Amino acid sequence: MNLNVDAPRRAIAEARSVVVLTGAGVSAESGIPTFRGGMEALWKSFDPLTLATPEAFARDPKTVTEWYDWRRQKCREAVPNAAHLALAALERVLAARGGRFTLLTQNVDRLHQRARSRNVVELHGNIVEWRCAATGRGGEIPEGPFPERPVPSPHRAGAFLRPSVVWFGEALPEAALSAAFEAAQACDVFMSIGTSAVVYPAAGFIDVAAANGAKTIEINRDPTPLSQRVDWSLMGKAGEVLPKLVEQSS
Ligand code: BV8
Repeated sequence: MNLNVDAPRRAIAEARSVVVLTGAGVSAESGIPTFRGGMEALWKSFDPLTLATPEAFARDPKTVTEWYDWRRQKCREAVPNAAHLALAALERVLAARGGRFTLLTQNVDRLHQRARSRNVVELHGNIVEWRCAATGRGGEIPEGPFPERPVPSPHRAGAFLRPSVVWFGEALPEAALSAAFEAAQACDVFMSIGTSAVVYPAAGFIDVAAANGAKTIEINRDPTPLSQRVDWSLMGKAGEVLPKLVEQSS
């Protein structure tokens, strides 16, 4: 790959505060299907609006639970890839020089945390914690596949457990929103990695950063609505490009 990463790498090396937004493309090399692209794109086999909304869960809790349980198992079997590890290393490099690093993720697979990233803001929740859809109280679940779907809630007769993800039409967690907004406003460099940049408000944080003078970098396998707008658009696999950016930015 003959990507010229010198200028973006220098911007990272000189940055006091870096914010990274990741999407499904960062977990693709761990074997977790993305949503909108590639052979195994989740949405190709499923219509997002039939599965990732509270209305869908209310209408067909069995199918929605089966889809999320299938994805939950894929997440459990997955291991962090070079992209996750490079981001965790970059966070340590920033910390070592007294800088700030914030990782905003749209992913629900917890692979960033398993790669030992520390300051992770889960914009769309996570797939490992499930809660009572009626009361909101947490529910214990087995690591392996659910023995029955939908999963009866222990907190309310007739209610079921749902994944602690943010569905379309649901508000993002207030704490995540404010942490993301504050970090985006204060950063020198904002990196958008492995996301098609079409889901809001997650896709809007790069505009907050750019409006405050941050340099912007995109790493993505395919062009997105951001590609013409960022300072540097690096087309390629995150697991291949990120290590090149990080190794010399220390
Ligand atoms: C809200 C849940 C309000 C968990 C997800 C019109 C305009 C603007 C906004 C809207 C609109 N109409 C509706 C909306 C709002 C809506 C929205 O943005 N819709 C979009 C589709 C238009 N947003 C919402 O509903 C949000 N909530 O607005 O609430 C509100 C306020 C107050 C009170 C009540 C309500 C909620 C959004 C969250 C939805 N939940 N997931 C789950 O099931 O996982 S979104 C889902 O899409 C995932 O979280 C995913 O992360 C996210 C974004 O997808 P990507 O991560 O980008 O993945 P994708 O496959 O698309 O792209 C992968 C990219 O990687 C590709 O470009 C590919 O080229 C690249 N790639 C692949 N391999 C690699 C790679 N890159 C590098 N290396 C590789 N190896």
